[in-house]
Amino acid sequence: MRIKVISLFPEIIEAYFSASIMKRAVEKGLISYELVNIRDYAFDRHRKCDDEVFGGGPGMLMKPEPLDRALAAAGSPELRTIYVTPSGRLFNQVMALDFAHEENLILLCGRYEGIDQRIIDTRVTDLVSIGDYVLSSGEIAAMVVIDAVYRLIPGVISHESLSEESFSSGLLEYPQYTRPAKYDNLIVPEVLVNGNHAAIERWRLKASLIKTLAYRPELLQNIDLTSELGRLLKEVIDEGGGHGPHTADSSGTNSN
Ligand code: 6GU
Repeated sequence: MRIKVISLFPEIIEAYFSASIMKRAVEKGLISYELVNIRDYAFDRHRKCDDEVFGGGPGMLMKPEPLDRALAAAGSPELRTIYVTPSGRLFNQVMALDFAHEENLILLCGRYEGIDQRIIDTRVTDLVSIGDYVLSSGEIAAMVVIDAVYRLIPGVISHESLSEESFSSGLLEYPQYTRPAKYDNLIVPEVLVNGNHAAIERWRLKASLIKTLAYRPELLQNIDLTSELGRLLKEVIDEGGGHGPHTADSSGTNSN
């Protein structure tokens, strides 16, 4: 996948691309990236990229001309062009998977109060928000989107890690433990240590349900209550499950 990020502050993003798993994916040739400074496409004497809002109102808006030229040079709107903005569609794992299928992605980061609507109308294909809160600029949001997407590209990380994690099943991930099995008086649930794989599987599914019920009950809305999973959910509810991890028996240790 070729990723282009269009920003007034590409140096914020550079460090992210040159570290850790992302760095390895670039070295393996699974990803290439280009950071485009919008100011390089501002051709007036002061390389001005923002201006006041027509009709009045606070703050400054990003001007259309530099954005238009930078995006055209990057290949928009023929290539998928994501503008990260708090007024976009709420980003989720399904959208991340969709974007992961693209050969090319362009991410546009806004600053100030946003960008001129004509750029959205002519060059943007997707408006994406990463959550119901406001950030001071789009760079961090663009990195969130890129991170969620690139790790789904085959070869970047192992497939087992992908299929077990939160959201891939529609449920939150079950609690996990590593050695030692007993740390002070904190003990790993017996079932996980004993090696009965069917019992472990059942414990994990139930623990996932308990956790999802506690933190994200809306994720359970579409579960068919007559299915195997639905019956287990009913069991969890009947047992008064769905409390968080800071209450007794949080991890469903009595649930095998
Ligand atoms: Cl994508 N950008 C900004 N500036 N704020 C946000 C956001 C994006 N998503 C949530 N808040």
